[in-house]
Amino acid sequence: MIPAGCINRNESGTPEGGSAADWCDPERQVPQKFRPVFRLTSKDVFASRGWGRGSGFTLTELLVAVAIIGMLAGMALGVYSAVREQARVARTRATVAKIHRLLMERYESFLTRRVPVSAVGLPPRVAALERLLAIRELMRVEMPQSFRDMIAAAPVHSPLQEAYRRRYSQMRPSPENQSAECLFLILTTGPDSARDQFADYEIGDTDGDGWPEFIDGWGRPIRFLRWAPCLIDSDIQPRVVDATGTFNVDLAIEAVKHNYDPFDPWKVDYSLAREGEPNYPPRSWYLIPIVYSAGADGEYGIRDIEYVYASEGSQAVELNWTGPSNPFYFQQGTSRQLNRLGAPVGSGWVDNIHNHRLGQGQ
Ligand SMILES: [Ca+2]
Ligand SMILES: [Ca+2]
Repeated sequence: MIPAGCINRNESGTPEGGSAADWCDPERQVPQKFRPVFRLTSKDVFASRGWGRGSGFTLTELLVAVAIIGMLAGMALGVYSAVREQARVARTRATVAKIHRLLMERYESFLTRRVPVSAVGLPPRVAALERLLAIRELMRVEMPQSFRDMIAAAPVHSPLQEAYRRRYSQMRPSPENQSAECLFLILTTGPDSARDQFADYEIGDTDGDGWPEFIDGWGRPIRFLRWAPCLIDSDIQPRVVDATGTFNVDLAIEAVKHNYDPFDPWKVDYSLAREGEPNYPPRSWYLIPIVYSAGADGEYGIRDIEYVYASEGSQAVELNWTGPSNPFYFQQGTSRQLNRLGAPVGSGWVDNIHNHRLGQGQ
């Protein structure tokens, strides 16, 4: 029987019509014109390479081939992983640099901020101290590093703080990621909002409390400290602690002498005192806000608000101090306690990406 689609053939097998290419394949019953002219089978390949029946791959050859393929795949994966990590570092550094630029504009604006402090009848240095304390309080509420700062009493009416407070009363944040959420709030609230300078991928809400954070290349919150007097790792701020985080009074005295706080031109909050002497600890060296990513290891490794909250609870000194803000110490009763914010915790800070060392590989 002639299959459908085939051309009729006579008894000798030659076609009665059409060309030879139209001949029907008697085995497959498929018109020849629909089949490729050349058919290369695995049998042909093995035959051409001398790998006929009985001369296939040896086990050794197969193992070598598998090993080479595995090695190449491993190398490709390694290269891909390294490139992806470099991209994360570059992206994080760019975001931190942008935040640094915007934050420093805010920070330095306080150098010329006016506060209505009554100096009538006060000696000049006393009036200068009043002004310094008022400026620090204003910085505290307008550049909060914790929710407690955000709702603290302001020395003057601050529309910016009012906006923060409204947000706080509308939606209470979770205690996690305080400084990261404060940082986002500082740069995106009010008429000077810089929200449009950040891409969506630079913003997240990792704890899902409705308070966004800037996030790094690994998707973790970028944290912030307005004042970190014991910062270990800085190219733009004096360092007064050693690599283990131990406060070094000689370093602090040198820092006060050679890099004094520009917010205090009258040097009314000035001390070179050593332990046991009045006015210990020495102060006030120049402080610059720190903006930091945990880096690839995911460990922040720094004594910050989150660390204090986790290790000491909400009654920690940094979180419950109600007196005038002093970046360098907190006063408990009649004694002064050194403000340790910025001191390293473990070794997790080593790979951090932060604004105090943006110019070097990290
Ligand atoms: Ca959040
Ligand atoms: Ca780290």
